[in-house]
Amino acid sequence: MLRPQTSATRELQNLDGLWQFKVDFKEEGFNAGWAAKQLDTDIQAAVPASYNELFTDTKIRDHVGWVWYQRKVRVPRGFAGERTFVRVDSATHEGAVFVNGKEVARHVGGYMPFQADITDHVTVGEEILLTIAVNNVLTNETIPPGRVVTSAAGVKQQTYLHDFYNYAGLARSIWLYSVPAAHIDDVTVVTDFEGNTGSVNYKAVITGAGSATVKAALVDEAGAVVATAEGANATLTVPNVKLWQPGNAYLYDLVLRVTDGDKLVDEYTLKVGVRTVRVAGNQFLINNEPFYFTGFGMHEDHVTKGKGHDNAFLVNDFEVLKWVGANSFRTSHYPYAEEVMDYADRHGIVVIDETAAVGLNQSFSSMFGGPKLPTYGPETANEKTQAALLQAVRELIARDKNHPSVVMWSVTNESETGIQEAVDFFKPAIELTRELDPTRPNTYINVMTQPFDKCLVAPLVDVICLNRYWGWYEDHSDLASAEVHWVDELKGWTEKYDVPIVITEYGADTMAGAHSIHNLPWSEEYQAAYLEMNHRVFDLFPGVVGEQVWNFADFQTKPGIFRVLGNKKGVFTRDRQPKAAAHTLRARWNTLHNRKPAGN
Ligand code: BDP
Repeated sequence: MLRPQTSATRELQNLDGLWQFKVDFKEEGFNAGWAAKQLDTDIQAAVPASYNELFTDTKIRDHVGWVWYQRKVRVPRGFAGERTFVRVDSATHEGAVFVNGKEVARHVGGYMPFQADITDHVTVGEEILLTIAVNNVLTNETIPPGRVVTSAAGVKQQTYLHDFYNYAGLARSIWLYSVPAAHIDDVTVVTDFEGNTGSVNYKAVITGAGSATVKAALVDEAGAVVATAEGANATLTVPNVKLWQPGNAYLYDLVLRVTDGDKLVDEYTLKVGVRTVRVAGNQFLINNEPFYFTGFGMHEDHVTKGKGHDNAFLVNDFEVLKWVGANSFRTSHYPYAEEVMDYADRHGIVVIDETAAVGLNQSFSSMFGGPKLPTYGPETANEKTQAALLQAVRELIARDKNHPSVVMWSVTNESETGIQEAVDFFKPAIELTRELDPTRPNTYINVMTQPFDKCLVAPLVDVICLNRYWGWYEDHSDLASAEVHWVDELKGWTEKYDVPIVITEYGADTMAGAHSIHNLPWSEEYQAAYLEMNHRVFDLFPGVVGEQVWNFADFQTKPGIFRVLGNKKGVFTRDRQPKAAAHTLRARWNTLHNRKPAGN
């Protein structure tokens, strides 16, 4: 799905700001036709932002079900004669869009954009009443899954098996845009290079333009056209190509123009980085050079805004990544805002791009006294859940396939993978990533309880990612034993599998400001010592090609006896100030990168 933009033929209007807001406590909004008239409310919600922590009312924070957003929008006169679309960058987890009371779009899946052609419902120059209803409910058939229960006190509650808090609402931008009736609907770019010569193959899908011609120009950062081609599917040859490299990004503009005789029908510009990604034995190659991932599993998470996208936070997060010497991150545990992906492209940060399939592991329930259900079964992950996962994979690749920063697709985080049902459940999704994108390796993120002699999904993927907490959840406060166990375990994995292994989580909860001369857990000293122990282990194994600490920053979680107002495994506090461990990482990652080939 192409992102909307302004061009010679396209207009774009951003609809962020304050929207009228009403929580549907009595589940009446649909039947009472709330979308057809002005919402009866005296509160407003900021868009983009999760709504949960904008207000002081705990009932709003904990609400389970629909909330309603509404505003008036004047359709610009410049849209005359064109198709008008409304686009929602995300509605967590289900969104319904209404124009003047008429439902025009519905979408399930909280971290993906969706849109509707509303041309037939609007008149240019006139105002419309735009309403978006958003539902935060997670069931066993959504990705991520969850379950709504009624508490002993009779209150409806949302339960789920992932750690991060279930922030909801309109956390990303809303747009109104126009495109010509005949337009470029999609573009897929695949890049390669040989010596100094780059190639950019593009495939454009054009809607409604029978006799039109497609012309492509590749423009360098100085504004010079370096290659041209004709046709909806063609390859541009780039002499003296400047590669997109980790830490040293170079982006070309691919300008596509559809013409009919002398008439410009449509124009669209896509940023393109020329680079290759490949797995060879136990190495992960970017531009044919071994790449070592340093960085973090992250979260879209900030005070007040929750998962709300904010460009100031974006810039600062990337500044902090650079400061600490990180060259990569994983979009744990859901796809991030498209602005984040663009910024990663621009700044040469490498991304492992993950679906929202987290919490498909019922042992996380029974561990804390919850019901003991099988992970896969009619009442838990069933065919509908699997269909939702396949949809999540399709949408993720459709959205992010052209980002040079994305080097790998992660299908799931910490699912139960040691039983045949897991193979049946995940194999189609893993194969789907290869079918939709043969140019990038795939992976899944393995949980500690499903080691090399148990996990059945590991043989299916190109790269194995491990989340390990030796010295935290296991061998707690005993780093010496943790080190022995960790070395043993990695021996097992590397002897069994000749594929690259990335450690995608290792971390220790740490209260900023807590200190201990004895390196006791929760102190800043323990976190630093814990990381150093892990690094000694990683350095023994050439097949370990990356380390991403859990987590970049402290973040909000569902309440739990292991959580002190959230997860404190951040190397940075929630407001992005360094704990002692940040300096440990900074020292290591800077020397590590100096030792490795350029860009590593
Ligand atoms: C892993 C999860 C992650 C948690 C983390 C933790 O992948 O989402 O936040 O552990 O416990 O199980 O801190």
